[in-house]
Amino acid sequence: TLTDGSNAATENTQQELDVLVVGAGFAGIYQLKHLRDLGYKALLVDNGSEYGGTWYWNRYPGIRVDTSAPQYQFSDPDLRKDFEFKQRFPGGVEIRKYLKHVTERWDVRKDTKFDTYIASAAWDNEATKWSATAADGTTYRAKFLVLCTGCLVDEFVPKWKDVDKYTGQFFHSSSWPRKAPNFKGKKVAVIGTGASAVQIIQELANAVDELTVFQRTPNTALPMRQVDYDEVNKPIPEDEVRESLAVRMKSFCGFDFTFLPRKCFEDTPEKRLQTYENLWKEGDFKYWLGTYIDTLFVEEANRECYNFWRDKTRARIHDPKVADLLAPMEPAYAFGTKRIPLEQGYFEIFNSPHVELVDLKATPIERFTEKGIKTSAEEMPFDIVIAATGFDALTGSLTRINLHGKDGTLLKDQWKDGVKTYLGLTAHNFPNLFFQYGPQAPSVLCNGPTCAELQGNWVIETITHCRDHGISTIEATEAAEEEWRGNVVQLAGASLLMGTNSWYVGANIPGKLREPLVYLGGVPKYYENLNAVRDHGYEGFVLE
Ligand code: N01
Repeated sequence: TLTDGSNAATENTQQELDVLVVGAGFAGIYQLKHLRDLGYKALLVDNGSEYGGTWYWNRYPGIRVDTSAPQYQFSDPDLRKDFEFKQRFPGGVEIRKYLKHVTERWDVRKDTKFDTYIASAAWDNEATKWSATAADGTTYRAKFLVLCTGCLVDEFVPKWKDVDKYTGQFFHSSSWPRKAPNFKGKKVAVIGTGASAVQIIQELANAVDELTVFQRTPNTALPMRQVDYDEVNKPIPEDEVRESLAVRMKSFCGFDFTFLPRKCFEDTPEKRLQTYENLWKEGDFKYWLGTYIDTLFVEEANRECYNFWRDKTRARIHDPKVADLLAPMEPAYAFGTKRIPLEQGYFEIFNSPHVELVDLKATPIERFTEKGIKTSAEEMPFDIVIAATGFDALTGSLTRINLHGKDGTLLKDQWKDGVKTYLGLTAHNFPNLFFQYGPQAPSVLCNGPTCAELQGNWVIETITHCRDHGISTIEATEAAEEEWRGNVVQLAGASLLMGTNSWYVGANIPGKLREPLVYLGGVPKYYENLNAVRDHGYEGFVLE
């Protein structure tokens, strides 16, 4: 029986639900609000103590979204009536404020239970329900299980020798101490130069005495065109926000722009240069996801794009040896095949005398010592070492839960020879389970709120289809899964993605299978697929 949604989250040891939603970031909040509006008895649980998901956990200084505010929000216009972002690219504090506003307006707190980690869940064939157990022993029995557990959650810390013998402070970027360390007068090391590291380095460069950055692979960061909204620079007006949100489903990456409709060498060299200059001026991800349509697919086109970036970037770096490391003449990998972050003065930081760049390719870390890090060249003492070394992306937050399917198999075992999903949303043998922002979907190539709505609406519609048609279970067929995986592999194979060691292909985690983890068909094609499946009576699913 469905309720009016006015259920309170209680401390019962067993709770009966229509839908259990796990993960209180953008996707989970959206699910709870809209499921409840439709009368479902839904509960949202999260391991953290507040809303935010990735924004709750990641508290490093300088954390900031690199999708502009008009795009990085829910489309509900009501939410904009009394909330205005203060910057074009809001920081973590502002995003948490936004989510506080959203969750109050949507009144979701009474159906949210924090500090609740779902350690395992098993499908009960007889009851046709999921039975999910939290770390505190509470069991939640739900007709549907929706995992909104995030795609960059499970920290990866390399197993450096003797790291346990180091006596200074050591932490991962995503586990920033809640009591912020005092950086004044300190020697600090940052290992890694991914998106997290770029933001941390920008912030710490001015706060510490000495900063050493350990780089294995250069980062092709692009300049962020930040705007502080004020009397002069006003936020974009409501009708433009609506317009910008409305075109998301037509853009490859769920933004209000998309790739140019022509190939790189269709333009003359002069026109190409002008095009790159224009994109550079417009800024942000335009120089990545708004450039020539063949950039991520054709090596020569990619190289043109890289060369322009390289020349612009090298001009910002004083020491040619440092420039060779940060923006080498020959690309370390195809431009855009590792996630490009936006930077604010990142490259200039390496012109400062108190900032040192260590090339880990030339002088790898051999081990930690009591006082710091020993590379193949020297021993370096540090007060604080920060590992900005990434995550077990896209699959980690799903496979770490002991999810038992219909035949008892764990999801992580089912995926051990390769991830198989249908539509990047479901898996065979796991009826009535949906996961969002996960593998084989546009996920990380589509901004969070866009994906939360795009996938979220489809999940809600599907659950409602089942309710309205007296269907107890919906399960992807093996054949549909096989075909979807084939589709994902083929699309990635036609691109330059597979040639780069990145977390997009699972290459950052030792022992993880190297395979495409993102759907490269773009948001419009993905959206078309979801709609087609629905319009053809949930083709590829068995409904009973
Ligand atoms: O992680 P990463 P991240 N020894 O995996 C290096 C999102 N995000 O936390 O490239 C030495 O990208 C590794 O080197 P290499 C965003 O989607 C968004 O920075 O593997 N170094 C790399 O430099 C982002 O992409 C935002 O050679 C080692 C770094 O560590 C994603 O989160 C902000 C190493 C890891 O980079 C993840 O970003 C922040 C080793 N053994 C994050 N192992 C915004 O929206 C790894 N590295 C702004």
